[in-house]
Amino acid sequence: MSSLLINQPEYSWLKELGLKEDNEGVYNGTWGGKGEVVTSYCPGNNAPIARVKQATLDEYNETVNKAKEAWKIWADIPAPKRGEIVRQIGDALRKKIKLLGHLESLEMGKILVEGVGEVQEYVDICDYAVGLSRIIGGPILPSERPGHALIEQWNPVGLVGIITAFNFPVAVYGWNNALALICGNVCLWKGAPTTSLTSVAVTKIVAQVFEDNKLPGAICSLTCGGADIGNAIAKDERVDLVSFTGSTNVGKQVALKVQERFGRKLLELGGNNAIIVFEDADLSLVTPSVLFAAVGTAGQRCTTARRLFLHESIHDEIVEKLSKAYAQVRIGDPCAPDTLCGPLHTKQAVEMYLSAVEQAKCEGGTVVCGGKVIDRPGNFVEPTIMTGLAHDAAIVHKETFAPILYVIKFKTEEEAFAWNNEVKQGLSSSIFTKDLGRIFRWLGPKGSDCGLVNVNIPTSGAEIGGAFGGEKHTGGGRESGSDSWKHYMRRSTCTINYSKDLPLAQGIKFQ
Ligand code: UN1
Repeated sequence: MSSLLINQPEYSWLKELGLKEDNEGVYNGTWGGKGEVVTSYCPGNNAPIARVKQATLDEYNETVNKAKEAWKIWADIPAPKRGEIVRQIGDALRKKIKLLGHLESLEMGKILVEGVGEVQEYVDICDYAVGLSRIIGGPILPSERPGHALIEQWNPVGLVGIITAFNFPVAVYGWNNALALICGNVCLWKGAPTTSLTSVAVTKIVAQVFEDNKLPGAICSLTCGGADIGNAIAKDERVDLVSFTGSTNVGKQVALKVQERFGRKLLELGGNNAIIVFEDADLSLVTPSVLFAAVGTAGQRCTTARRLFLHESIHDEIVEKLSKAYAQVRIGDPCAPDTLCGPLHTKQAVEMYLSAVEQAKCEGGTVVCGGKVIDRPGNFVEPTIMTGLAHDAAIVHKETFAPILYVIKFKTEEEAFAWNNEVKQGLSSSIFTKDLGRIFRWLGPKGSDCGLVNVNIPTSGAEIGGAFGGEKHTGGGRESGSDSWKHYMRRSTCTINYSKDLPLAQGIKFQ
């Protein structure tokens, strides 16, 4: 069909990623896809890009079987050798970083630098995982019994089902994939249906590495699909760990299904992140930080700042500075190099944006800037600042995946910290201050209750080296750096008697 973007000469670069008009959305060593045909649209103009054939449940079952078979080979390969394969994946991604970043701009709608930055996160976690492949393991602990060794042994869980969201269609898979692999697991990925082309393009790059190394491609399987495939993964006893990134509502359903079978789960759900600016802050850092956190990725990061608490003495000054900065944001084609704010991902997201602005007005909010849909092709909305709402207004406690920032005045540190923590979600949080005591109170037991607790930087844009995730309705999972690898392994406490006696623990004599 000539109306597909992929057939137009200016999009011929998509073919360098192995994409065609009709793409197969199932990979398990061989490609397939007998399910629904999904068309990917460009959020910048709603033009169709290309199509992806999704997985049927039969293909899903076959893929799980093949992944389980592949595990038998992969689990026997020493971890540093698995790390070498992950190193090759990182290198293969490096070669395609611009192309993949561009595809993300086209299909997800994020701006080019952010698209490239996201692929960079996958590259970075590959590097991280290569190092990790030589250091993971448990301690040898002192046994209380003579002639006994007490050892902690870590083994892979087996098959990791990875369900990712539209907003980070590369990086979140990458965090899971690289760590799961070095730990000795095989992966089965289901990305968001609306970013299926990205899932296919990434899988092609990864699959080539396995093929070149004469290893089964099913080690990194793909089943594109919707709720039916997601549901199958959640319920499937053969899937040893379900890593889910998405909304709190869907995450809760997934979690209940996985729990029902006592499966393992790793949840990265919604956020409702606040920035608190105190009167002593370095104000020159505040405007660029808020701009990146609230307008970046058009407000569609789980780490996006949605609430801005300003000390009453600086409230008006900062609102004025922010309004000026918002007025200069270049909104437009996400693939154009100077754009700062691209479109929302779907038409439904535009509806959600509008209804949030309306609800906020009804709850007493005033639009300081933005608040409208932009009259042009694509899903463009104006980045919006609203003031005058109560800290506990219903809309302020709701995560709307759009660039809407609720600005609220506060008087004391105590109330600002309490307001930060009073929402259900607990992902990211930032304060701006120079007060050392306040910084450590913020990090301490009565400070922020979030998984990401920042000082003088935005809520978004975390590095891969730390553990990423949040508390409460954010799901409690941790991915990426630090000791997140432990989620992908099971721990055995091993006690080995190398003596000729049988002393019992706790000094028990059983004779
Ligand atoms: C997400 O929005 O799902 O910290 C992940 C950040 C990115 C990851 C966001 N490194 O904003």
